[in-house]
Amino acid sequence: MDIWNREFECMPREELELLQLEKLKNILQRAYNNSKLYKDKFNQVGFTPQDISNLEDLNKLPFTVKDDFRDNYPFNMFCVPMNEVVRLHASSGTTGKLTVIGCTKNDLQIWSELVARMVTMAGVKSSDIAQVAFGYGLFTGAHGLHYGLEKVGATVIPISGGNSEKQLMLMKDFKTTVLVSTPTYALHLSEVAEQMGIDPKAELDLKVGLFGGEAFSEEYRKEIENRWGILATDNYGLSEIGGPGFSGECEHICGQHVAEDHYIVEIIDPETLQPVKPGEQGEVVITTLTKEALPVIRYRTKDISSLKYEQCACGRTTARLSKITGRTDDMLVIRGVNVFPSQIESVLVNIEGLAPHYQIIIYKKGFLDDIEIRVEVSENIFSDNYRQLEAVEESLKQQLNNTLSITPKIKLVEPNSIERSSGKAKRVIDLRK
Ligand code: DLL
Repeated sequence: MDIWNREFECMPREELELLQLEKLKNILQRAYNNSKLYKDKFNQVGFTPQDISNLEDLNKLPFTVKDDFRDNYPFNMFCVPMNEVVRLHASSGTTGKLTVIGCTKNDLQIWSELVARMVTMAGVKSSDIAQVAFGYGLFTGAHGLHYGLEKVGATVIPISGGNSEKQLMLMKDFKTTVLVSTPTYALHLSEVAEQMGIDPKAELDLKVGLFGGEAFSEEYRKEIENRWGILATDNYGLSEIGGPGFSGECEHICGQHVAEDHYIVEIIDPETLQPVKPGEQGEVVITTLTKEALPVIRYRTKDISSLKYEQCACGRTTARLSKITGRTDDMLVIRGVNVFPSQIESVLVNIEGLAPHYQIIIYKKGFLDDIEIRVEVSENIFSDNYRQLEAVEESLKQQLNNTLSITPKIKLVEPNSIERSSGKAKRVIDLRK
């Protein structure tokens, strides 16, 4: 299969590490000079960018965490003046505040380059027709894939998420060969195809699925592959470090190749914060090497994975990231949307008539993840009329939709019906496992 940028994707490791060191020195200097956050962080540990003499020295630097984005909302982490920022994206933060990222023109060019590598790895070519069924908007998924696919010359259908029957109609009429979506949406679409009497293998031209935005198991992958008759690749990334393009799978499906000429990836023990032994699982920590608008140093992703460095059969020399097996925090990823229980809590405690006792139930509806929120109503509302209950429910629904972009099922329950805990409350019940 083709390799989009052989020079960097197949660079001998020694050379690659020298390149990383040179870029690391530059980015640390830039972060130090242009960001109060980083200047303070570095000063606190008595570090100056000149102190870097090898890649291991990165270990001396403090981490960046999601709260740093919240504390510097919206633009205080940017390292360039706003007139150089040409695009903003965002994802959920730990509270109602969004995690905002900005891109310069140059950042956008590099982003497309990295996604072009990623889609080429999966076998996408200029002759392909790609249907982007990620939601267009602040989410990095759709725009990231869109421009990377265009860069390789593929024909892009920017249909966005949802509207499943139309998705299938276009797939058939436009002879779509590549589906870009979350894995759960891909399976859901296959169910809708079945209901519409479409046999994907016989009647559609799909050959590759570029999936990402949420975790999915090997069994889930096999199910998608069987239903559609395609190669289903897993692609990881997160808004804070620039979205998709960080890593993706080649046709050998043996870990995701990391774009190491633009990122340094470390795996740490989330307890001791020290690097784990090679090949061991731990928390993924990422440093961006070339981001202009928003360099991020040692970002703790909270995602759990491991790395391997042996050369892949495809010829690429870059480190490979194993499937993400979980997270160290309570962030939920529902249909690709990041949701923190704390966000739900902060919405419902502000609604009159609701008591702060609730449970979040995650379950599967067909192949899609769904979420139900059970929340107690207060005594005075409970004994009151039905219309008032309905108004409370509607208000909760709307506010959750405004802050989280999700529309959960709501179940108002009577006072004292949710089990009280003497220790940590078990607020999230995940029935998917
Ligand atoms: O999900 C970026 C992305 C879009 C990646 C499209 C790939 C394709 P966020 O919305 O900031 O960014 O969510 C990032 O989602 O920390 C993981 O917990 C989870 N995640 C994303 N991709 C994967 C994946 C985008 N392939 C958060 N496997 C991350 C497992 C994933 N988890």
